[in-house]
Amino acid sequence: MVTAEPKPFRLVPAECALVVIDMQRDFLERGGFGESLGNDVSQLRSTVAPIRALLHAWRALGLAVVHTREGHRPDLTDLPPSKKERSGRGPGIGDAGPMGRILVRGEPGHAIIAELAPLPSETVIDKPGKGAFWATELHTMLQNRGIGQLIVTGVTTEVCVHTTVREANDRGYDCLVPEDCVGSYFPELHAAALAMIKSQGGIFGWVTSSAHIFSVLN
Ligand code: TIU
Repeated sequence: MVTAEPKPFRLVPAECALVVIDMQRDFLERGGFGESLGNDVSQLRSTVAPIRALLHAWRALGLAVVHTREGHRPDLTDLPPSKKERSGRGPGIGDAGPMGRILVRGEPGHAIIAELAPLPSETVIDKPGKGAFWATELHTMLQNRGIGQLIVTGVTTEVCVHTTVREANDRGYDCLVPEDCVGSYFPELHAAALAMIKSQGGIFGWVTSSAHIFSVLN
């Protein structure tokens, strides 16, 4: 049992995937999508070390790992005009930036940061939206592997992490969110998003810390 709120979480490692959401240069480094929205991207850096530690532990145990990347096709045919319109004060999605075209697949800024680079054996899901399930094969891939639990990490807490937890919840997955492994540009929204997950008896899932997960793995 992992110490968690609102109650302990019964971790079944063989049936649990570690999901790392959108730890991309476009969100964590200067000149990418996060900054184009007007955000201080340095806010997210604190998540890197705990996610890295969890990732290494998960790999050492040979357990399932899924990485996601938010981004669009180079021709932007999968980009809703409504999202494009709200994607930048100045350059937005598809426009040129210091790390290549913003939030476009294959560009340097779209890549996962070097510290958390996926191994060739790990699943990488390219998603055009906020949630990792929408317009992707994630649910099918998890079902085929007998996965029913998710440890959800990454950025940002109230946007892509939360959308993914909600989508997973409706598809029957139990979601555990380690609070030090998720980050936001807005501390107040981060806190509210975590509070929402564990409210009402765990309406969307469980909230814990990476230390509590490590104490069970060890
Ligand atoms: N803007 C913001 O906080 N997040 C996103 O747009 N995408 C993700 O959270 N990955």
